[in-house]
Amino acid sequence: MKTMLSILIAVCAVFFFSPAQAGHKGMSVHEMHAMMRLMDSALCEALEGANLQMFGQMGESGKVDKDLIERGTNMVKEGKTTILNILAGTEMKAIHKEGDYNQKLMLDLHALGDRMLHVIEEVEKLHGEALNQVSGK
Ligand SMILES: [Cu+2]
Repeated sequence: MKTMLSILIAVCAVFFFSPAQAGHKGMSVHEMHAMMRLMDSALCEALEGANLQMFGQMGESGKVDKDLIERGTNMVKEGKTTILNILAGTEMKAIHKEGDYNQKLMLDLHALGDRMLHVIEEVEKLHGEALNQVSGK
């Protein structure tokens, strides 16, 4: 009976003091996936913004050109800022300081984010070059 009681106490202790019950501070895989989803949406936003910019810069939509360029510029800026904040913002710095996360997933997340930023910059560059060719510069 004493052994049974000891086992019961041990099981309860494990249950009550498990990380989930004690408000685990580390980063879960689910949270990292959520960060990736945020980065995915930011990439889409920036690419769509770059398209609007280019469309407006073509100068074929009259008074709407200005709005296309303005909105496109804001979307590119916000998309980039969102990715940068996820990769190097206060929250990420705190997570790294705590050190309680999946190392491989974190490395992959940073590599993905860096590539996303690179894609956005390449698209902007290419659009700029295309625009120069169109305008004969
Ligand atoms: Cu990180």
